[in-house]
Amino acid sequence: MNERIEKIKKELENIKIESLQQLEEFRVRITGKKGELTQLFENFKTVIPEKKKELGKELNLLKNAVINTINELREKFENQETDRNTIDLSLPSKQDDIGSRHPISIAKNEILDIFKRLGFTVANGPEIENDWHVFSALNFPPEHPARDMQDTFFIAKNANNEHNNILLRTHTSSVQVRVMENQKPPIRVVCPGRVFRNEAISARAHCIFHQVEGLYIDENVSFADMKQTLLYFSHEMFGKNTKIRLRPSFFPFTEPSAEMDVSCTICGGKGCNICKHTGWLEIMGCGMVDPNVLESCGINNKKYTGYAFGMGIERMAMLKWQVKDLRLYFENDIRFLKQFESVT
Ligand code: 2NM
Repeated sequence: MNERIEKIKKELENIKIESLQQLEEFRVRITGKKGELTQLFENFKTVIPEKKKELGKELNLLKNAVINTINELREKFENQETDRNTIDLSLPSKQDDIGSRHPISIAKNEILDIFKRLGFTVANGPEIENDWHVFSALNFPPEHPARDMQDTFFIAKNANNEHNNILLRTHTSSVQVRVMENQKPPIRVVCPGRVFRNEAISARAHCIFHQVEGLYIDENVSFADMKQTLLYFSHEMFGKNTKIRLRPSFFPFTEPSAEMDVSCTICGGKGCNICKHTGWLEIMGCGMVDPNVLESCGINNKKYTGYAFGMGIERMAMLKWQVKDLRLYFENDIRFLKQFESVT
């Protein structure tokens, strides 16, 4: 056995290998399944106990030396192979992955485009707001639960440890209040943006989400005008066969108020898991702007009426592309985002 160990040691000391191929031959001959070193380890099992310790140590040292030599040589040859002499410098560079639009942006643009075709303009406003634009001007009574710390993120507290009236907007209606304060009717605006609610995060709720709200104010604007506009929107967004229905609801800023459903985008109304076998999906809230809101914003509520509506973009995108969990929108996992590469 000692002779065979010595032979491998000698060979290692005077190693003459000039290519990856020769290196591979060497590796197989020494450490392969039937390799010289592998066989020495096999034979080691039959060595008498007194000699085991010394011989075992020697074998392990040899094995490590062989592996180190092989790795060093492999690295050397591989570097040589990618040496600039072997690279074709005239080849075009590898194309980097280019980014794609986020599904929330795709859905937002699609929604805005539909309303732009109807003559609406886009208005933006601050995410950090005050009590007036988010609540008071919108006819929220002083003790309304939405004004609670549990629902709204307040920015700061005063010396008496009461929160001041600076807060993160909970809806983009605040932008519409600013538009009404600054423009004379007729007003036709859609307001997209991030909104913030103090909620526990789950598959269906997130403390940050995106909304588009719309507002139309002029003389003689009616509930029927709203219904026809929202029907047009639904056809453009979900297809010409989409039906809508309005159910009575309540919001502080509209009277009367309604929730709008569209016929299920998956089963077309027959009933399936997505629509919980009702055939309908709720997609937005809407209603006639409360005369109190018009008055708060300096608009003559004897002369003008208006309708307003609001929808969540995450929900619209979920229905359009069957996204099952809201959290996917915020994680930015490339495997999720890449699926929208082909969507404009
Ligand atoms: C909704 C539902 C119903 C709404 C009302 C207003 C404003 F500013 F005119 F009063 N903006 N948006 C509105 C109405 C929003 O979202 C679910």
